[in-house]
Amino acid sequence: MSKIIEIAATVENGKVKLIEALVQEALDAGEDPNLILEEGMIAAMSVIGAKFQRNEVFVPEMLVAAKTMKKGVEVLRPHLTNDSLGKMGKFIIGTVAGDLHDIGKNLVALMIESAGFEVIDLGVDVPPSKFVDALAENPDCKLVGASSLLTTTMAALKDTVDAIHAAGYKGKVKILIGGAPVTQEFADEIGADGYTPDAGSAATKAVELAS
Ligand code: B1M
Repeated sequence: MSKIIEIAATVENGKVKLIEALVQEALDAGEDPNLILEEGMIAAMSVIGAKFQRNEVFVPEMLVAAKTMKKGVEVLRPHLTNDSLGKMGKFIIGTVAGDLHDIGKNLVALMIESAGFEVIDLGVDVPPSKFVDALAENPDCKLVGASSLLTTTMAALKDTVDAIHAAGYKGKVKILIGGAPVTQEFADEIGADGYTPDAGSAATKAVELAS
């Protein structure tokens, strides 16, 4: 079995204790860190999501798969980032109110950090007021990212954009949104400045919005 297939199976089956050594072995064997991430771990989370939808796995299995992926990403982290930290400015990011999903948001944060931004991560279940407070505390920050994984929390993306605009940052701070149910159309509808479907393109878009 290839190392990447083994990593996907390990995430899918939530074998938390095995993942770190396995990712390290794959790196030592010369596997591309981006392939380990995309074809190993992200692919495994999609399989888990599909199984959840078919009632073949439940929340505990999703949780343990998420925990396994997080541990694996920590081993990959130094291989995905570079040392130009902060030269592009600050980037405030969070998962919106009511939403606890953070794997995608963390990957976006990691890629944006590797593009040279200093990332201020507000975590999950972040109310609009907390995004606004973070901007007030970081007046030099010109970019905010908000993530939503549930159709039910997409409205919180709109509330976040509205609150940032109402606080006087419209045109001064750019807002990037994303997450599985989000689309470019939705971003346009709520007045966000950018949308991207994945972490890699989020980093490219952040650089574009910052220039
Ligand atoms: Co949840 N969950 N979950 N879950 N979960 C989904 C999202 C779901 C699609 C599963 C399914 O039914 N197939 C479904 C949502 C359905 C819907 O709304 N349409 C769902 C549900 C229903 C729920 C609960 C309601 C289940 C319940 O309790 N009955 C509940 C809600 C809790 C809450 O948030 N209030 C819930 C709970 C959980 C866990 C806590 C168990 C766990 C999360 C653990 C964690 O994150 N720490 C979990 C998980 C793991 C998933 C799935 C299986 C995997 C999510 C994931 O990490 N994907 C997910 C199914 C799926 O996605 N296929 C599912 C991998 C990750 C790399 O991808 O997050 O999409 P993603 O991020 C991508 C892009 O979207 C994009 O880039 C990322 C990297 O490429 N992106 C951005 C993300 N944010 C961005 C921001 C940007 C730009 C791009 O700019 C700022």
